[in-house]
Amino acid sequence: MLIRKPADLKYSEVTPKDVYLDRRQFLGAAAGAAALGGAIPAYAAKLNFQKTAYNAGNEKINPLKDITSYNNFYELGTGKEDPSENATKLKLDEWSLSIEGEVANKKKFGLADVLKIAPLEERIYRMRCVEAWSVVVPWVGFPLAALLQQVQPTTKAKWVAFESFYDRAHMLSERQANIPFPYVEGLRLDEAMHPLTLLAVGIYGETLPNQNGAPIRLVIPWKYGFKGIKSITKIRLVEKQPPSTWNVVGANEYGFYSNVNPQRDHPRWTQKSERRLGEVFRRATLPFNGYADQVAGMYAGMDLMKNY
Ligand SMILES: Nc1nc2c(c(=O)[nH]1)N[C@H]1C(S)=C(S)[C@@H](COP(=O)(O)O)O[C@H]1N2
Ligand SMILES: [Mo]
Repeated sequence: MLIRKPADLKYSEVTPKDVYLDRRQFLGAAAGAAALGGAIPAYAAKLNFQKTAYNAGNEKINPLKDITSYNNFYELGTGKEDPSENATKLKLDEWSLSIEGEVANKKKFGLADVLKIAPLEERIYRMRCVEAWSVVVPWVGFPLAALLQQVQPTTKAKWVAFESFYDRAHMLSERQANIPFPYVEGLRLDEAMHPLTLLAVGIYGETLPNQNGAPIRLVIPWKYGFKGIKSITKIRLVEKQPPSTWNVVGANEYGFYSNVNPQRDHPRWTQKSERRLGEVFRRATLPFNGYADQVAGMYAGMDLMKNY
């Protein structure tokens, strides 16, 4: 599943601007071609956002094609190309986002409000999947902290629980995907409030394609990608540590914290190195995915081999 066609490799040479122009042409050419179906985002709109200094150390940003055609989104299929092919199976007409639990101000947002929750900014982050592939993504979104400040967590709130939208009429069943649905995730409150923790509503300056977790998904760049729960419909502030889907599936393979840690191998493969989408040779995996300076302090005193 990590083998790529030679034709894909040349994308590593393309600059983001070239890719963006390619995509405009692609969308234009595709406008009349309904056959392309799922390859086109259900609602693509340009976003207004501020540029920021978050630039992944000037690493090359992956082209949109990598980011939108090699995905993990089990509700839309378990193969890497399934989520893009089945993107229209994510039907957002019934979607809403509610923030509830231990908060002073409960809130609920519809599709029309989701881009207005907080001012949008661009964040270029590395994302490291627990399966040992990685990608550099120009996200557009806002810090989760900006939303949490609006709802005002009570003193009882110690953890944040997230739940994905799940529509059994159109998406895979639990039996087909072999994991429980709805997909759930959790963070400790300080992790949720950390300035790097992002709620993303876009990529490359436009709204998120369905396969990437439209209309809003979590991005925690120092953790394995599965913590970045997609198509979030519920956020609940809670007193006790909430469940994490992959941790429930296999606790020895997928930890609750899942901070990127090259010292702790997955029981079935090494985590010391990774393959960047579009590249041939593996590169070293960095502690906390290269964000140790900003986040390691949150785990001071914790045994990271035990609390993986
Ligand atoms: N709801 C939901 N969220 C999910 C997943 C999923 O299967 N369902 N897969 C996770 C995994 S394993 C990864 S690596 C990232 C992939 O994000 P991307 O497809 O945008 O690269 O999404 C995460 N979020
Ligand atoms: Mo992943």
